Amino acid sequence: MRISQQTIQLHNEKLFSAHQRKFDFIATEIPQVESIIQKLIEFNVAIPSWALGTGGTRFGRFPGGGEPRSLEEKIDDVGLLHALNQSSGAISLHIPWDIPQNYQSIQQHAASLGIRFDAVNSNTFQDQPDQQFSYKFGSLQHMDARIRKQAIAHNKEVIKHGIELGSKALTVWLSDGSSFPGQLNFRKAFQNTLESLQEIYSSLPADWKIFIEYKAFEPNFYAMTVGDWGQSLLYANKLGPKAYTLVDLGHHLPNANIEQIVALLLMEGKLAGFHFNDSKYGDDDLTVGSIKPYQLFLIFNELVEGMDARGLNHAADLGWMIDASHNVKDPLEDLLQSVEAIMLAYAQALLVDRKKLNDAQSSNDVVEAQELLQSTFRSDLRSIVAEARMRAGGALDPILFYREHGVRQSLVKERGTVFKATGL
Ligand code: PSV
Ligand code: MN
Repeated sequence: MRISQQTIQLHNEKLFSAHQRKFDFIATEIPQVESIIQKLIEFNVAIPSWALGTGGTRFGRFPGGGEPRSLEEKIDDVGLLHALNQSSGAISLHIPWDIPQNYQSIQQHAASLGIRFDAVNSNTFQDQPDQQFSYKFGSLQHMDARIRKQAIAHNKEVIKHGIELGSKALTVWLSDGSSFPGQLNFRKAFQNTLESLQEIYSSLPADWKIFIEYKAFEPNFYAMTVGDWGQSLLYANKLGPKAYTLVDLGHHLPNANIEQIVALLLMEGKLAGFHFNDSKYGDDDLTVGSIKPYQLFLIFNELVEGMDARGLNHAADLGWMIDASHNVKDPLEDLLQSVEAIMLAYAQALLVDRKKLNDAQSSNDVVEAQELLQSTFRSDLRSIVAEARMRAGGALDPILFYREHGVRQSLVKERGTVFKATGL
């Protein structure tokens, strides 16, 4: 199904006067409101192709129906999100879960919905049916050169798919590591991984980047070979200027100061971008902003400050993506919530009075610094985000629209209840 501009307009007309009241109230207090709205309109977050179906845990899965049955239908779903919020104009593919059969028609299909192809992701954390060697004991780190070769070839293959689709980056997340002390020689594992990455790096087109994603634990439970931002940054620095560190919010040990990590990676010019999600315990892959919205704001606060310090374009110079799993929610509703949380945190970060914060920091006025950040975080900017969305052609209230128009019910009618989308 497709959502027409006309139905969105009707929806907006119905909500307009209530929206206008809220917007006018907050807008009079914010002199730079127009520049914030402009930045919000430009900002887009890519949707991962594997988050459009119902996720699960190792105990079970409870699908809700209407899941996309093909890559085309995954793109359709992102098209629905984008029509509603005008901020989800990109999809990130995972290979081999989503191998395009016909590049040209897939590209045309995506373009007709205003969708472009974001970073492509390789997968050497699962064995595929037609694969010669197993990744049970790692891929790029493996002690057996034949297995490393197979994993390198897969990454090169992923780059080829990405080139055909117009992607500009390869994201490498490795499950490599060890589950028991003594299982692995750390130095050898690092060296093998580095050499493998170097070979992949040499296949990158001139205008491509490689993103090295780290993760503290899981599926290996003793040591991960790319386990934290320090290790990722080591690889990225050794690889060269096209290599960057990718931050997935759920990939840290509890209480890690992610905003500090982000600030330093940005300072070094090595921050690739994000996999946004939220968590309470580990890699929970929950809706962005659902557990720790203040942390999300603090991260965006560092991002805006750090990007401006380097003269970066907020919308284009870093990779923005969601990486989540929806076990008990409708995946599309969940993704709408996630994008909204990101836009809100971004809007709030744009509102921080940098000059005053800088002065408070310079004079060690700890109380004033906290007041500045928290009063900004506590300002209700939802109507500004909604205004930006409406001006871009989206719905004032995407979830209300989704429910009132029975989008999921239509998808179930179209696609049935039993299909399981590819992905985790
Ligand atoms: C691993 O937990 C991860 O965050 C990586 O980004 C993978 O590509 C993705 O999740 C797989 O679901
Ligand atoms: Mn991730």
